[in-house]
Amino acid sequence: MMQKLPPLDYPYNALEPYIDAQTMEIHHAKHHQTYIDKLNDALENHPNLKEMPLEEMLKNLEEVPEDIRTSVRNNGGGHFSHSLFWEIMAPNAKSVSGKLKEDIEKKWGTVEKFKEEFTEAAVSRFASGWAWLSIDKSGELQISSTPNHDTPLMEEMIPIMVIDVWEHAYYLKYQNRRPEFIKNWLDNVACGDKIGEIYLSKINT
Ligand code: MN3
Repeated sequence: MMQKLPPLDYPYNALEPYIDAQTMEIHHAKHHQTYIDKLNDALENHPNLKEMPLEEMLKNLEEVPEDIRTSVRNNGGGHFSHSLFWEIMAPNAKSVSGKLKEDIEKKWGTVEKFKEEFTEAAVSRFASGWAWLSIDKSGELQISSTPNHDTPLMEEMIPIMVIDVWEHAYYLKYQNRRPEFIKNWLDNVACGDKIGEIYLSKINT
């Protein structure tokens, strides 16, 4: 099965003014597409792996042949992470509600406190990487950050929310102001309804 670029369910300019259309287009059509092309190249001569779902590969990297393991980790990780990133964004995004809000409040007290800790993880990730909200093995919500294209799947966690803090995600509009990008993203672009839906689907399986 060849991996394919997932279409966005909103146009490239839909997240203006928080993420500009040019950044969205380059990020989706160029960066993400390149990771997919390189992943498909790596899997080309491994027909048995091609049938394995991407998440399974990333959870079990030690089962991926050594000659393509780094490529799968980086390009497969990039494909997985970007796909989730596009999925959980929306114009006019509302804050979290329902079961996810309840569980965030159980863990962090308030949604504001959760956002502070998530922001800290995203701001302090050195160089290129991601900040995540995931469900850990015991079913608890966890904030974490990863370098490069590593994912919480490698730590046996199930990611439900992610922000890309590679410079290509924000540099055209925000230059070095990563904290401003993260604040705008959390307050206006990260879609509580979509993240909540993913959360419910993951805890009910
Ligand atoms: Mn990116």
